[in-house]
Formats: sequence, structure tokens, C-alpha cells
Amino acid sequence: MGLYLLDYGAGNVQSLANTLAKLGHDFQWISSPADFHKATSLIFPGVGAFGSAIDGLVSRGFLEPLREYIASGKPYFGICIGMQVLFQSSTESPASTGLGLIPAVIEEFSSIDKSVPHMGWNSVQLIDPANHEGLKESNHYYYVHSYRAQYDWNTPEAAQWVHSTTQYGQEIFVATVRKGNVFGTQFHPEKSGSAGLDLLAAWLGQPESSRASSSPGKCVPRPPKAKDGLTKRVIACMDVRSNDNGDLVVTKGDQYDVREKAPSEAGAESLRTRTAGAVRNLGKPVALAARYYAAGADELCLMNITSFRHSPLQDQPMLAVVRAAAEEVFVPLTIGGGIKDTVDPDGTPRSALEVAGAYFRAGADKVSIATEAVYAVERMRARASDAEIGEGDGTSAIETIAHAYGRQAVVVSIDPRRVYVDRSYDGPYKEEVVSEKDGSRAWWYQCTVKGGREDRPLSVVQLAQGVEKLGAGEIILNSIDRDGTGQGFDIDLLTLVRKSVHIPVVASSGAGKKEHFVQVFEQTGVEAALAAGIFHRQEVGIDEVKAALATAQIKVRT
Ligand code: 1PR
Repeated sequence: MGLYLLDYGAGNVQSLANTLAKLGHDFQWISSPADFHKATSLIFPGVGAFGSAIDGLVSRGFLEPLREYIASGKPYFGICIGMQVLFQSSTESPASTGLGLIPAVIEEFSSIDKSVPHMGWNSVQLIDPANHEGLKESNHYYYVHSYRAQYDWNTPEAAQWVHSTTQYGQEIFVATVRKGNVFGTQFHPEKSGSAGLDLLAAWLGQPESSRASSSPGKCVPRPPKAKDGLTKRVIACMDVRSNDNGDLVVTKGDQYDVREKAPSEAGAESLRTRTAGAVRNLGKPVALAARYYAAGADELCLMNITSFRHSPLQDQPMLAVVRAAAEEVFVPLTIGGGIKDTVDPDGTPRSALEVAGAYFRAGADKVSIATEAVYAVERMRARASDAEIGEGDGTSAIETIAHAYGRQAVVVSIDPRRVYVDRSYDGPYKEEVVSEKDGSRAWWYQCTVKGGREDRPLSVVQLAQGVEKLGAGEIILNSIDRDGTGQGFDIDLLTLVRKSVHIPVVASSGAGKKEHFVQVFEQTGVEAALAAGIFHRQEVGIDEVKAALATAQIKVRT
């Protein structure tokens, strides 16, 4: 069978390649227009922005061969943007024209009642349960997109393509399309754990003749239900650095200090088992990533906390870690640390976009930016008048990466610290001052750079709103005060930021028991919660966290 994958030059296509390898299918990449004639099945794993995808297809001379391939009746599977290009156009990139097979337009989600992008695990509702193609309504699949095709059952020419729908907020949108030789999913099967692997295996397992034929769908009215099916995400985070022997290890700090405490601070237990001053070693990154995937983590983060760059970009040790982790893990993988303009040891400049591109090609799905995000917002504010956030100038890492790969691929990791003030404080951050319920203490949250080593004159709300404006798709909100303490997430911090932005917020730092996850989802509107120490030390399992959330009637992927 001539199975080919289409890569238009942006986005993480490596994940799909890893998935097919895992499923035991050989494939080739489309590398020239002539390859479309050799393909007997074609998968287009599009990630990123609609316009970049169309531009990428045009510049490689792939757009017309793709149109001809689909018209020839041979099986086609489009993923995310690979499905969206079948439509007429997208408001994401009004100047670009899609293939126009499906007579409808892709539009942005409304953020009035929900965070945008729609990011996380949601369900599907089949139009005709008898025609499921391996899709299960009981499963959750991983979605990450800001634009969607609304399901319009009153327009039969478009509705006949619709195979299943999903609800986000009060919007019903197209989850999968199926007609003739075409199958398309808005979600990412290659990132949807075993549910996604099963779906791809079902499609690939059919004879090519079955894959190439299906009847048009029915027009089924589907009004929104009271609640959508998006689940809350539980994320395991691994802070990675080299230890004193030069080995890459997963470490974990207390308030960002990753070295073992001196005997006087550490107590008898540590005295026997640890070496004061050494970098804490909690395991090997790839082995831990595989363990968390198997345990049901909804996403994984790898943070390169010292962003070591003693080697050329392509030899950067963290790339090898991402490559190896992506072969084992079929849920989204975020990589952070050192996503900025850098220079190789031989003097070759590497833009943040190139650095991010190297990670995406290695198998990362999102990059996380911390220090550079603070500087970008500072620059943006400096260009604006006092009362305004300002405008990006298109050069920051957030903007360049979001433009090429889509905003859903750009996460900003914020490292704020509490600054205690008098209750009479009347300074520049007075609007953001939070007080203890009994009024005993008041504080605001100051942003830091370089892993908390340097404070900046920027508040957490200023940073969060600034990075949203620049095009970040998600925020990981750490707390230097809570990191590694096990005292629970900083609810005040999370509430403050959650209400200040429209993009998803991931709660981070301080989880000490499963009840802290219930608390953070019940008391703040955050979309996900991340923990490190309790998972690394096996004090609480991801399954226990999910069970506690389910008992508290919080939707989770089980
Ligand atoms: O500045 O773009 O190069 O990114 C550096 C990244 O490395 C940032 O995301 C920053 O948060 C992270 N980082 C830098 N130094 C440290 C450190 O610990 N010394 N890690 C560090 C910060 C915070 C979380 C942690 C949660 C949960 N770690 O990653 O996993 O706090 O921990 P817990 O559940 O154990 O409480 P750039």
C-alpha cells in the first residue's frame, strides 16, 4: 500500500509519524508533486494556521496535486488543518482560499462564554451511530484550535459531509467529516492516546476500497446541551537539567531551589539518603514521561530549566529527550526553556522561531516561553502610552512562532512571586492587590525572569494580558511561593489571572494532595492543573487525582 503523509513545512508532523510507526505501518513523505500519483492513501496532519498551510502547499506546488488526488477518489484523511483546508476559506486567514469541497467557512470560536483556543479532551456525537468509522462516543479526543466549522443542519450541501459533532460552550461544531473517499477530524488522533491510536488503526485496517467510499451523511438537528463535554486536564511536569555529573535528570525545586538542603535544614532522613548541595535527581525524563503517559496524564511538560546551550541547536541534548519521549507518548507534549533568539557556539544565529521549529520537528506540540515573554511585554508597553497595553511589532518569539505554527502552539510560563505591601499601599499595582480574608496581609504578584532569579517591574496581570495580545494560546501559571511546598495551588493568583484573560490557564505549583486538584477546579475557572513533586515522588497517582475529580462531579478523561 502506498501510504503517504503530507508535510507542508510547519507544525508537528512527527507525532503522526511516531503513531504510524507504533501501529506498524510503513509510510513515505510527499516530497514532490509527483508523489501524489504514487500515493494510494494520503494523510494530511495539518497543524498551525490556515493561511500558513495554504501558503506552504502553494509554495511547494502541492495545492493542485492535492486537489487532483482527492478528486481521483483515493482515500484521504485530513487532521485538524488537514480537515479545514477542505472548506472554502477561514476567517483566520481571509486572503487564503481553501479547496472548497465543503461549501462552508471556518470561523473563530466566540470567547464570550469560554476560553479560546478550545484546548483539551472533548467527546464526539455521531450523526449516525451505525456509521462510526471506529469513533466512540464514550471516548475523549484531543482538540486544539481556535477556529471551527459550525454545524449547520439547515444547509444540506455542507451538513451531508458531517460525520460527528462536538459541543464547546454553547457552540456545536464539526468534529469529523466523512464523504466518499474523504475522512477528516478536527481533533488530533495522534495525540488522543489509545482512543486516537484505535481510530487510526481502524481507518488503516480497512481495505482501501472501503476507505475510499462512504455515503453522504444525514442532516440531524443538534441543539446545544446545557453543558459541553470538555474535560479538565491533569498535567505532569518534568523540570529537566544536567546534574553535577553532567547527566540529564528530572529535578524538582522548593521555591525553585533544586539543590538538596544542607544537613541542618534537611533533617535526619535526608542526611542518610542525600548529598547536601547536589541537584535533586528524581529520575530520567523519558522513563518518567512514559510512566505518566501510561498512568493517564492528559498532557506532559518538559522544562529545560537551565536552557543549556553549549552545543549547536541540532545537538542540543533536550532535542534528543523530546525525540525519545515523543516516540513513547501519544498525548500532547510541551517543551519549555530557552525558546529565544540564540547563537550557536560557532556564531550561527538561531531565531526563537528556528529553536521552536527544531522542537516541533522533534515531536513537541507546544513550546513554552517564560523570560522572553516578559521582555516582549515590557517592550510592547514601552511603545504604548501609559494606559495602554500596546501592540506587538511582529518580532517577538510569541508572535513569530504563533504566526507560523498557530497560537495554540505557544504557551507562556509565568513565574510570579508575592510582594507584600501595607494595606494603605497606593502604588502602581494597587488594582491587583489581594488581601488575606482576615485582612492580616496584602500583596501583589510580581513577574520574574531567569527562573525567578530576577524581578521585573511588571505585574502578573500585565504580563498575562500582554502575552494574550501578542498571540499566546495558553498560560502556565506557576507560583514561586508555592512551588514544591505541597500547600495547594495559589487560588488568589489563579482567580486573578483567570478573570483577566480569555486564553486557557493551567494552574501550577503547590499541589500536595488530590484534594488540591478538586479545590482548584471548583474555586477557579482554570482549564488544567499541573503538578510535579507529588507525581515524581509517587505520593499521589494521576489515577487517584482523576478519581477524586470524578467523585466531585468534575469532568475528566478516564
Ligand atoms: O525563561 O523561557 O528559558 O523558561 C525557563 C522555564 O524553566 C520556565 O518555565 C520556568 O518556570 C522554569 N524554571 C526555571 N528555573 C526553575 C527552577 O525550578 N529552578 N522551574 C524552573 C520552575 C515550576 C514548575 C513546577 C511547578 C509544580 N518549575 O515547572 O513544575 O511549580 O511543582 P510542584 O507540583 O512540585 O509544586 P525560559
